[in-house]
Amino acid sequence: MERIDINGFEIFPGALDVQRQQAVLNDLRTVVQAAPLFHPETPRGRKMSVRMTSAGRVGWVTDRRGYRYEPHHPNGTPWPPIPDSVLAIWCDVAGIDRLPDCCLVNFYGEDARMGMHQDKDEGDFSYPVVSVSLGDEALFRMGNNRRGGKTESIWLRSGDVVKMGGEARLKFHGVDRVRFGTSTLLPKGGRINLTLRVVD
Ligand SMILES: O=C(O)CCC(=O)C(=O)O
Ligand SMILES: [Mn+2]
Repeated sequence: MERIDINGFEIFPGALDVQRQQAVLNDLRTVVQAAPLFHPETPRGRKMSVRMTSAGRVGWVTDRRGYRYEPHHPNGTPWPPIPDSVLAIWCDVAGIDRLPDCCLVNFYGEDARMGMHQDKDEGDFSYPVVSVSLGDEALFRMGNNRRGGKTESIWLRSGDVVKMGGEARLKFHGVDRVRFGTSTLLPKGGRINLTLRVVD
């Protein structure tokens, strides 16, 4: 597997072939049926531009009460299990024998983006976060342990996987924009990003 290291962000271009991308997408349809995508609100009351849901023992949520992991979808039902096709990706790249507790699912429609942030709601930062890109291309920006400073960007394509561990685990990152309609994986366009996380 090809691997590019950008300041500790490990990028595996084309880690998933089209068949595996399709298999994951099919499994995500089941996830989204059980746990519908919702439009989260930041603690300061701003709607995020992505729609989101989770699979796993816990899911990541945000609303006026803050950023956190919860055992239930906002509608009160438990999150569905993380599909085996997704766990297999973690096993391929994480390099540890612990499975993730949460698979956060982000859907980027036209004009969706994600501001620079750290993933820091988990209990143990020695575990990596593994990110999977499906569908349209996205400009992924990678920064530093503190906000600001020099950043580097890379276009993530369908089937690319990024491991954020070690020195990159707490680095700021975000998605500046999505090139809508650049992939045929999702029939109506858009991008799905999965992040696999050990929570506690
Ligand atoms: O969409 C991406 O590539 C990154 C998503 C992300 O950083 C997150 O969900 O915390
Ligand atoms: Mn993140």
